[in-house]
Amino acid sequence: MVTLGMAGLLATAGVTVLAGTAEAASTLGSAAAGKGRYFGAAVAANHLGESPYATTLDTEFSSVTPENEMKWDATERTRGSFSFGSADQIVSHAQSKGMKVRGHTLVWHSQLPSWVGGLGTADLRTAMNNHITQVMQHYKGKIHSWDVVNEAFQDGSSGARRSSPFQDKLGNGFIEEAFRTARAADPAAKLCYNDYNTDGVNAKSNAVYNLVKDFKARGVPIDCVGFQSHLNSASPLPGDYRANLQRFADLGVDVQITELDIAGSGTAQANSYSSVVQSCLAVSRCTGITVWGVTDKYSWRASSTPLLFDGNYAKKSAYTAVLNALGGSSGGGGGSATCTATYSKAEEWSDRFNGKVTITAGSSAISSWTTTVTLTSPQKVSATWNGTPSWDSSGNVMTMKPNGNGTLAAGASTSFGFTVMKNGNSAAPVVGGCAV
Ligand code: G2I
Repeated sequence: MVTLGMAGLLATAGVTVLAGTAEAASTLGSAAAGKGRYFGAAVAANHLGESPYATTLDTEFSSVTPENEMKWDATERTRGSFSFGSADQIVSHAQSKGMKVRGHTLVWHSQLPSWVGGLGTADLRTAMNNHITQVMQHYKGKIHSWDVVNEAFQDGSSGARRSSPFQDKLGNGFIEEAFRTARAADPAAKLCYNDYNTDGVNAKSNAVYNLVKDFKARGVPIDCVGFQSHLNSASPLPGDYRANLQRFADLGVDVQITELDIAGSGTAQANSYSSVVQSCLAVSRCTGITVWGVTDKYSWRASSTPLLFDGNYAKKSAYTAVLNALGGSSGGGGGSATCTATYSKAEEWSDRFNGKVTITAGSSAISSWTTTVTLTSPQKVSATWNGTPSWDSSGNVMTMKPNGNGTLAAGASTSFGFTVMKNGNSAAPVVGGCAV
């Protein structure tokens, strides 16, 4: 550790506030609520009896999406015979814990019982409308948003519709018909179109965009678009993720991140999660985020470890990144003592730059503080001053605490600094929330 004067740092500081917090909320749901949003998880009814599964869900999340239990093959396996047992179990669990519920999904080509595909056109139309009506009326008043139609477009550059019994027999109009039927069945539920590989601007998202634009122009009911956001190395987080959410929001619909999971581990995964959350927070009509599962253990792609809790329900660095991006802090807790952490860049040289983080107490005095600084590999910190650092196993996340006495009067500030060796990457570090 070296000690330097702060004057030089202040002289060149182009101040950028990267992160901060007023209320150090300590769970995903409460931190998201502080930003006016929900934070949900996909849930499977058959895991609710597993104590750490239910505890993690109940503690951290404020919305649930049944992962499979509301799909057509679960709710109407035989024509006209509806079964809601497993989905009801999830809905009652959520309601007893004060969590909201997303409905997933009414009209989809997959997990569709074979009898549907065997119907003639007129019969199929009746069956589709009856399915939407029965399922939505069963859950009337209990679902904040429904995925009315899921994945109706093809991947790739065509922007064409995907073949399905609905598309092939009812034609392009099936989506409009489904939304009109859904509005009549539960007028209070938000009606969403939901898809994957639509997370950046591309041919598929353009096709969805044009659909929504047309619906808005003609008064066809639609309230929201779901961006599944199943990300991995083949489908990484697009650079225009935020801009894509914003262009849909500008059409006059809410946007929701509905099935988020990001293959990977460590800092790369944490940083992608953080960017997704920051993107949602930057779009005022982005009303909530759902991750596609509670624990890596039960993920639909478990070997990619794409979620926020590992197979033993331990919080991953991705969890901390999300919580921090939401303005929360795992070190936070009760009381009115709060602090904020803001980052600014100071001197920069070709091989390195100095960063400064200012810690400011809220309206009460604080006796200590903690924040995190996340680097982008292969950056390394070569020196720090005015703080006591510790490092996670990846070497990319620095947790900083005060040197000695961390007391700050209400509204008072202190700062610490560090030198980042770029090793070819000049990205600004991400500063997490401030915990008291
Ligand atoms: O594929 C990931 C998601 C893409 N968007 C729509 C989502 O509804 C979809 O979710 C996944 C579930 O996570 C899986 O759990 O949808 C899959 C089916 O399309 C689900 O997998 C199914 C298996 O295929 C079945 O064999 C199994 O019985 O899960 C069922 C219940 O465990």
